[in-house]
Amino acid sequence: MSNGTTTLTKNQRLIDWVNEMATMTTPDQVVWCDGSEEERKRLTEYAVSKGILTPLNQQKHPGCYLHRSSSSDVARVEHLTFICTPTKDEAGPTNNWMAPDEAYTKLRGLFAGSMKGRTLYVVPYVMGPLNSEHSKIGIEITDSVYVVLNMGIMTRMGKPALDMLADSETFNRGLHCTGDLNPERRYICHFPQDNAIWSFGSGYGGNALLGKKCLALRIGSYLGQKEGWLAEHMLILGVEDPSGRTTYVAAAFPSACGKTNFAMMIPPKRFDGWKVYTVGDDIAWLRVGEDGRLWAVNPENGYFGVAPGTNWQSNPNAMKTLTKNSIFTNVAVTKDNGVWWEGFDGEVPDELTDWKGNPWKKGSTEKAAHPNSRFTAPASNNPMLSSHVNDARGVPISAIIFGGRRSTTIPLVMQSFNWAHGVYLGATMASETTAAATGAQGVVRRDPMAMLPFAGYNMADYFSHWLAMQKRIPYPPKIFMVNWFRKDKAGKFLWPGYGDNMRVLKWIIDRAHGSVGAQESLFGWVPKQGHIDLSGLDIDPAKVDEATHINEAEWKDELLSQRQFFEQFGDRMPRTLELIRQELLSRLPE
Ligand code: SAT
Ligand code: MN
Repeated sequence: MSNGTTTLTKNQRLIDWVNEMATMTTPDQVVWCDGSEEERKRLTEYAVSKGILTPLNQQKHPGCYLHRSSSSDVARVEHLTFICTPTKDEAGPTNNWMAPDEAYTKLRGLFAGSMKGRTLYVVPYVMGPLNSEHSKIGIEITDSVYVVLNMGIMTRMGKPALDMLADSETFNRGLHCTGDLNPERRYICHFPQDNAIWSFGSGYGGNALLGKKCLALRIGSYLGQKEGWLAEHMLILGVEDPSGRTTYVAAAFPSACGKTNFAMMIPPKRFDGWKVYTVGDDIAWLRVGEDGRLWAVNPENGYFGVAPGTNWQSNPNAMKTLTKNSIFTNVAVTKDNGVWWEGFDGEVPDELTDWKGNPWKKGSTEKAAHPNSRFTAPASNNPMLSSHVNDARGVPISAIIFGGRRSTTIPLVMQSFNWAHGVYLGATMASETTAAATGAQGVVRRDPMAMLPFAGYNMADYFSHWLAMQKRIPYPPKIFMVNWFRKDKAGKFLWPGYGDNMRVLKWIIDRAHGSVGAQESLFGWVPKQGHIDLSGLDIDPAKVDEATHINEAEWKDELLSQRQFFEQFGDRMPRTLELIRQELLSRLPE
């Protein structure tokens, strides 16, 4: 084994840790990644030579490659994801827990000798703008060149991270090994107190790109509670109005519920002169600024977006973003070596190669692309990328939106009465499950703040932290709840969604600036008739009424089921939220 000496850093604690991990995993060689273009080319060629990546049609998709994962490794595995805190209570009832000693022992057994015959890559990265106080440094050790190339897109990776780290010992220690991809030997373990992540047996994004869900959300949320900030599963966007004023909004939706589409939205024709800029499409780190407002950075540097359903109609900016230098995972391939997925533009081709590499014919009952197939694309490709993504202090947030995928009950939009009620709206969010995680799909489950799979500590303490943030934010953003997914009795969506969500967003922004009225409903402030601009939209106003309607019987069930959710947290559950629930329940007729 080469000893992995490097001229990239003199940080002895980092070098010692890498050596310790190499001694355990016994790779053939250790390679420190510098993040250079030359390195990207070299590793890409290597991945192609090993069949890990396949070049796509370089005329149509310059610099783009296809990766096919193992068919049993296509999504996050929540049942194999663990929060390893000294006590089970610290992880809480919604997380899987393993004692740190037990987890380290179990995983050491798996990692021992696991990189024999392979290369150990040392991947230094920064989550957040370089040299920002918001940012965190991680080092991911991995034996997967696919992971290295994805981390190169998703984070600020390589030498700049080591330069920023200098000789500090404060960095996240991430260890990842692909293993044999046997789901029986797959563990994604987080050690918040050690600022460490050990992930074994999966190459899939959320399980293997340790900067993303593992550091930016699970460890991040733990650090946020300790340090007085918030790590959230939120997109960040800026809306510029015709006067040139830009308003920033952060919005939490569960995985595969349209965060990327919302973050890259193109306003409809009626909104001439309005522009939507993307700051981030998945994660927001929020801190109170010196001016008393809440400021957000996107810790990521790229998009790991859901491919199916993305097309020139639903998300033209995403289509432009993924035209070059992107990695496609588990999509289908056309005869001329282009990409394809369900919901792609144009006619369905007669023949394709499906995501498993098998021939596929039009009319097949099997999906050609995996429902959770993904593109990894550099943020710099996005034509509507905010010019503030690299600002060390971030952008000031005027509104926070919580949204789920609910075919009933939840109205199109509602504003909270105040901060605590807003926290309640986030804490009681529910959504139908999607293909982003393994398991049954379309089942309604509580997914508070879209963080159920990503909170790195007891969710009840997380709610308390949210409530406590009110005192720290002199000028807090307003809080809203939305639901683009409500259906009529025939099962058809009541609201067109996509770019037309701008109509709802406009009301939200106007509310945030106090420039439009609202009506008090039983459960929150809602737009008055005519406040949501429907001009140029071919929709029956009765449908909009139905989308915004509050059905008292449905709400009774909703409030009762929220109680069950709260109860599992026992005494740790902040009383404020249960009191709000009871107060809302009392508004309903007996
Ligand atoms: O966790 S991933 O980043 O792979 C995708 C998601 O579920 O949000
Ligand atoms: Mn996500």
